[in-house]
Amino acid sequence: MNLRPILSPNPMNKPVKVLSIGGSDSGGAAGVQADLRTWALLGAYGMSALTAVTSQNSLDIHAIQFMPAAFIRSQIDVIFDDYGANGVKTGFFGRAELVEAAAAGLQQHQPPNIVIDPVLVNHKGAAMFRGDVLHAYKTLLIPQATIVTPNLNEAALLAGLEIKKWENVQTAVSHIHALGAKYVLLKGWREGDQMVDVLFDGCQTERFTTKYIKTENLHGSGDTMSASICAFLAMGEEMKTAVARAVPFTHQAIKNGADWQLGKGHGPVWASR
Ligand code: PXL
Repeated sequence: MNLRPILSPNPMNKPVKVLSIGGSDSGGAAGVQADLRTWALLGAYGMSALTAVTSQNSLDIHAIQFMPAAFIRSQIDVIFDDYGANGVKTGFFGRAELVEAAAAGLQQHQPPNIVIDPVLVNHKGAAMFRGDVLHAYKTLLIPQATIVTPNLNEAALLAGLEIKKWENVQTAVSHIHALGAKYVLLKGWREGDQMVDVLFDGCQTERFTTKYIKTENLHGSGDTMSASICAFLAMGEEMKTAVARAVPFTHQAIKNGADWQLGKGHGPVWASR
């Protein structure tokens, strides 16, 4: 295996710096654990501002301890006051005041690449947020996004419509784009044995197609996709190239873990190079 960082445009071959604002998954599959694993693999220097600590395994989330909003803001501020970041990814918040704290931090520090993974529905289709969170996402976070990366269920919630046909996909991405994100990536539209991830820039729709993999082991797939996009953008890639690299990277991660039985429930994806 080639262990060199994939790409590093920084002087003196220093790694790019990326920050994950999201939750800890004690089971190690998703959240900040997946982001840091992805970034280490891609040769980026990963940092984290924890929004919550979840007590979960492959079967269920048992308990969540939310961080105080001011403490999230403190983690963000100290990182920017010292390291700075070439890219930021946001993940799980669960509470509106935590979205507000992160949005205010991003507004102040203005990092160059902001990837918003709107963690609203998990890989099993279960809701992961309280009602007022959706409003905070739409008004405070998505308007700052370089790219927002909803799955099908999250896109339906953000756009306020059902997504059953291809026309609905197109309407949904334009509704979400209108919230203020530069790009929208709607993940996981299925066409027969193909999975299509749809990138929309406000004008054009670009389709990224991979073969559908039949597996229950998808925990962390969304994090892996958005974290890899964040790293590629932070390294200086154009959006289309970043997505064109992140899609097969995530596909391979799903393939790697597809037959694993680490726990009794939904297993993780496993990124590799
Ligand atoms: O994969 C979305 C996600 C993000 N962050 C945390 C999670 C999950 C899904 O379970 O637990 C902390």
